[in-house]
Amino acid sequence: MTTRVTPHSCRSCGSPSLEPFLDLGTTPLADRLLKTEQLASPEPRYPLQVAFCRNCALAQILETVDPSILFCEDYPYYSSFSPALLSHSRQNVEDLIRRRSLDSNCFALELASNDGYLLRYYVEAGVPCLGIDPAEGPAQAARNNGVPTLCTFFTETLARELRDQGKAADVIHANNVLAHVADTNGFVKGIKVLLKESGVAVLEFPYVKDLIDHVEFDTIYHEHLCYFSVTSVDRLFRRHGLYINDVTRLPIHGGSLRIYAEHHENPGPSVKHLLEQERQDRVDQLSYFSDFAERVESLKASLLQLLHDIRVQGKRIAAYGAAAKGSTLINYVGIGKELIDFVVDRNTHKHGLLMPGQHLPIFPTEKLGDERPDYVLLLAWNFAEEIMQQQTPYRELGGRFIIPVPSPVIV
Ligand code: DWN
Repeated sequence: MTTRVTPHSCRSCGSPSLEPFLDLGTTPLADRLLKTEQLASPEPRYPLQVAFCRNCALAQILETVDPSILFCEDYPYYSSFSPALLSHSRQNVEDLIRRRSLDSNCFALELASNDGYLLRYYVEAGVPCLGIDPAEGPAQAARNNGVPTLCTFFTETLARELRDQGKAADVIHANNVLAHVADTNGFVKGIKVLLKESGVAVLEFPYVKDLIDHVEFDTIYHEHLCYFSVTSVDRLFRRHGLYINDVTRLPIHGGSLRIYAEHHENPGPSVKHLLEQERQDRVDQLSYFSDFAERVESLKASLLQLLHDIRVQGKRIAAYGAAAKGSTLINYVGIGKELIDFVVDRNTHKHGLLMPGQHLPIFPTEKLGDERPDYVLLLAWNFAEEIMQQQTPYRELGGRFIIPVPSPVIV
């Protein structure tokens, strides 16, 4: 079931001034990996159009797929399969424990806590914590790792219930979830309700400026409803009495923002600098987005040409990373079994399944050594350094990686 955002209503400010700037067609759900027996029934596909709000500068998709379909019990994404992400999360937690002098008298909360990949470091430090995540698989994995976790969606109502139970938080983490929630305003209101007066909310999400500047169109899929700039997230938060007082640009996931929001306005130099840079680069204007579709088409054509040229030479190509972004890439570009023999991934929950749309089979990464394809299309390009380091043996035997964005390159 999907509910279309009424043709003219922004997810953040409700404005009627939404201007579409990219149409990726109707696509299957990026994280809905298939079992073989599911091939017999039709694969649900939904429109994937991105629009810009002239009023609050938020980029967003127009379709809202029911979250219970997107984040169902067999949701396959487990954060802990990425050592780089674990290291990134540990640094984040250790920095906050130090900056905020967090101890056993404090309380840390994470919204969309997945498999406990971040809260595990609070547990190690003896800081009481609680995770909230609607996906049963990752939530159970978190509990198995000693991280208390509620398996449910975070809402303003739940926030009030938790606050009434004395669970107001000194720090609230929310990584790669703000862009995912259908009730964007309700989610932020919930943070406002549950954050202690002296607390800080720390959120990470992909940065729309990196997405546009580096043609990262494959990070657009139905789980990602919003694509934030500092300008648009600042307007969303201050509407609910929360203020972004610090912001850091991060390289993770192709370029992200980490914002620090508090109840009282006291913006630091990092916030003022990025807001001014966005104003100068016109990130708060439709014109900044207007040639993006053309650039995506150009990337699509050059990637297809490269893959075809390789196949015409009789060479074999596999793919690495059964990532959600990989689904958008292979389905929008049209990369099927005629080009790619198989996909490998470290996430054991994905083995034996098929990629959405193109139905490419997913195997353990050892298959690269067994089959030794000539090339590997890196669908999880955001982890390129880590993955190519890990695959040194394959590369030493002459294997080559193809990195698809910002423009296809063989390394
Ligand atoms: O917002 C989201 C982002 C943060 O994560 C979620 N909606 C879903 C997910 O998107 P994604 O699947 O595109 O994210 P990743 O983390 O880029 O996916 C990487 C894939 O690659 C995973 O399936 C794990 C796999 N992997 C691997 O096989 N070997 C990852 C690493 C680092 C590796 O060494």
